Amino acid sequence: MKLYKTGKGIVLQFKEEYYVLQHDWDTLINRDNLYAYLLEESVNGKKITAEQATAWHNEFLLPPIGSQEVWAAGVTYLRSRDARMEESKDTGGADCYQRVYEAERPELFFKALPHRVAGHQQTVYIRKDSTWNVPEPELALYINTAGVIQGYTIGNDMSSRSIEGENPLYLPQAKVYEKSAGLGPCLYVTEHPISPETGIYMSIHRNEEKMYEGSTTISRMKRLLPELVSYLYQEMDFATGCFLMTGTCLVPSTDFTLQPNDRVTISIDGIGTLVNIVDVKGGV
Ligand code: DO4
Ligand code: MG
Repeated sequence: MKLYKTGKGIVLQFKEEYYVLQHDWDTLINRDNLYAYLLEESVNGKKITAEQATAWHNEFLLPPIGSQEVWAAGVTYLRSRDARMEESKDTGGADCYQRVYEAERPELFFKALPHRVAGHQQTVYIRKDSTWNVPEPELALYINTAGVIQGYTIGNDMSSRSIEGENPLYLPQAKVYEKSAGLGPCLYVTEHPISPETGIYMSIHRNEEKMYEGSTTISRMKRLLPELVSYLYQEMDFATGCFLMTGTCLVPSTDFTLQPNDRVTISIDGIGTLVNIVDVKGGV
């Protein structure tokens, strides 16, 4: 089932039915056994029509986040390791990506606070001091306070490859800036863990011309999702849970960089589609 956070309230979609839930977002998603709770809510909840749900979705949709921090894992796919080694080969940083890909400890980095997160159909930024920019389509987890994966959403880990490639110590600047994270369109809550065969798809359009298209499945990830969660939660508490992007496997060729007005479309089986429009802070 899917939870949409909207400016009018929370919409629960279960099969083809829609319900409005009168809850605080953070309290709702952080409760134990969210799937079972939502099943009950779908019996007792106030039904709305598909037309009304679509209208709210089109006009009032928000990213599916409350007060949570957003974290990200890196170099979890071979393709990501290869791309980082390529971009840093002239500056001497390549070796650290090889080592982290093979190490027991994963790469985890802080990505965003909620106010820097863009939702579906919202704008993400590229940095003005960066010459090489890409979106990174990633399965994102919502993990509750107890460390349980409660749901999934789509993440866009916007990244500067020129800054990251110059020096690995510049990673926070390559990754963390205004509107550098996309999340949405919903929180997908499942009874069982998401299937490894789940597909991730990304396309990038410029003036309706397709500039990039690619797809993969999460089975290609080198790490297990609970492994990433256990490292993240080892020495940190999250009062309302947190979001964790799990790394990218889709990287456009080295001659591609994003431009303002590009449209990034990321879909993940079962979850839906997240569209972000690219801009720069303060406009062009
Ligand atoms: O090591 C740099 C970042 C890696 C990353 O964001 C990814 O693999 O998705
Ligand atoms: Mg990433």
